[in-house]
Amino acid sequence: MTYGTNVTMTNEDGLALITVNRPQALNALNCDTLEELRAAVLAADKDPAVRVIIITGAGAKAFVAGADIAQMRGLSPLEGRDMTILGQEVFAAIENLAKPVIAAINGFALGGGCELAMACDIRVAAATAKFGQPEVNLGIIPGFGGTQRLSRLIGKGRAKYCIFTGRMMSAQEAYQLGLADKVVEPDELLPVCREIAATIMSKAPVAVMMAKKAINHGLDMDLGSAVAYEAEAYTTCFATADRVEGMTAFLEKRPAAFAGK
Ligand code: DAK
Repeated sequence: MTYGTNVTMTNEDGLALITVNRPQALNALNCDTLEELRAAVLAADKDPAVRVIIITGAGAKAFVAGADIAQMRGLSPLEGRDMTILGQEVFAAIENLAKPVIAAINGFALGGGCELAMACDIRVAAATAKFGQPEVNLGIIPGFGGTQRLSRLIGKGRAKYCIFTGRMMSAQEAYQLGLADKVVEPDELLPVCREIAATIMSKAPVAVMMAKKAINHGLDMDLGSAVAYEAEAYTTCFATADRVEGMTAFLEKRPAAFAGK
């Protein structure tokens, strides 16, 4: 399915594969692409047949090489603000989807592309991928949540090092920093992402959803409040039929058959 011209989505056995599809501009995010991406991820989240979402970039060169500089150059400050808010909304939507989102980083993940990857739950990178927040080269700062998400992911000092210098880093360095969660050979990228998705799909859906909520929301709270939030998320899982099935299956030494209820 196509969401306009810049984003496509295919559904395969519970998996929605969303592709940012502007390879001629290294999949740079203009406003139309951001709107299409939002429509695609919200549709996937709503679709009961979808359990896990993968986001990747078209072509062999780029995941997403950032916000579209050609479009940004002509914007007034207020239009720039609108674009930033649009990007922030779309990335917050991705972060807060009920379903897990895997970024399959097949090449350049720069600026808004790195920020898109950080809004996803799990980042798997091709060994040839490159990461960076090069906005200071353009006289701006990361505007799609990068100053905040990068600091939370890799720490304040390392985030400042990356953002102040605008340096590009290899997938291996991103992995060492905790920005990439796994690095694989380029031709293994989608197979490995599909494998991770299949593993997640074999688990209890409500438990996975509650774990995502507890981690995401808990990180914005003090530890006491976060642990209290965890207890409520845990209670929700405890009330599911899948919890009974999971524990019964363990005791009966058989695989659990989860129904998502
Ligand atoms: N935007 C638009 N077009 C881009 C692009 C981008 N980010 N990145 C690449 N392209 C285009 C190139 O212009 C070129 O187009 P043609 O000349 O063929 O028409 C085509 O893609 C291929 O790129 P190159 O010829 O440059 O390819 P190379 O292999 O030589 O270099 C590269 C690849 C990734 C190193 C290089 O393209 C590059 O440095 N790209 C820019 C990367 C970058 O700076 N990304 C960060 C963008 S800034 C905010 C809103 C948002 C944000 C901040 C504030 N407000 C509105 C306040 C976020 C900002 C960013 O993401």
